[in-house]
Amino acid sequence: MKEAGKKLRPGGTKAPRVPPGQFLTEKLPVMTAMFAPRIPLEPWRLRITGLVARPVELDWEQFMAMPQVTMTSDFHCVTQWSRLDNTWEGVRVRDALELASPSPEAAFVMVHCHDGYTTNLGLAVLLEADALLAHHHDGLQLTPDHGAPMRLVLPQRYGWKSAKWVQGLELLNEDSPGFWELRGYHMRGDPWQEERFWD
Ligand SMILES: Nc1nc2c(c(=O)[nH]1)N[C@H]1C(S)=C(S)[C@@H](COP(=O)(O)O)O[C@H]1N2
Ligand SMILES: [Mo]
Repeated sequence: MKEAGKKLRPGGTKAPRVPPGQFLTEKLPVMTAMFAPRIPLEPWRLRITGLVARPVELDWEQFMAMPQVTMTSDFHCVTQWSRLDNTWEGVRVRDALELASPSPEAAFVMVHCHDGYTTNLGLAVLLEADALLAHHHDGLQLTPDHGAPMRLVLPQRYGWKSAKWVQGLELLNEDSPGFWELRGYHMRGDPWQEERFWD
């Protein structure tokens, strides 16, 4: 890894592009707490449940029929590596959530994954334009290690919030800790504020 140095945000602004305490890496490492499940597309479903007007269950074909976007963003892991300029292709989280029509009291989301992993998020960050349910990375289908067939990508949060092998989004009116948050990681995890641990 080389030092983050003087990398600036694109567009020539003077604001730093790499959050405090991070170092650059060329390749996207694999960070998996438990195991990497293999998920066949046939039984795959995305479920949106909890505080919604219409619970949603999408199969792979329905998910892929939704509007697709391609976006480039930076990825920051709490273990201090950052990988810049990742190109992700997928569906905006907000487009998927809109299908379910979240109730007015919904303010948080628990993300559920096929490996049993969970992570908690504020609803607002998932409604941002850069929050994706991605199936391609740098032009290639996600590999099983990186979350195939579909993962969350949240450039505005540390990497542990970018859940791999996503199977469900559960809308809640209260924040409750997920897998790493129960083990001391921050409830929000904003890399620009260095929200690494919860104390
Ligand atoms: N389901 C699931 N999602 C997960 C993890 C995990 O163990 N299980 N690890 C997280 C962590 S700590 C990071 S940094 C990123 C890493 O993504 P990558 O392995 O594609 O680099 O995935 C996150 N999403
Ligand atoms: Mo991580």
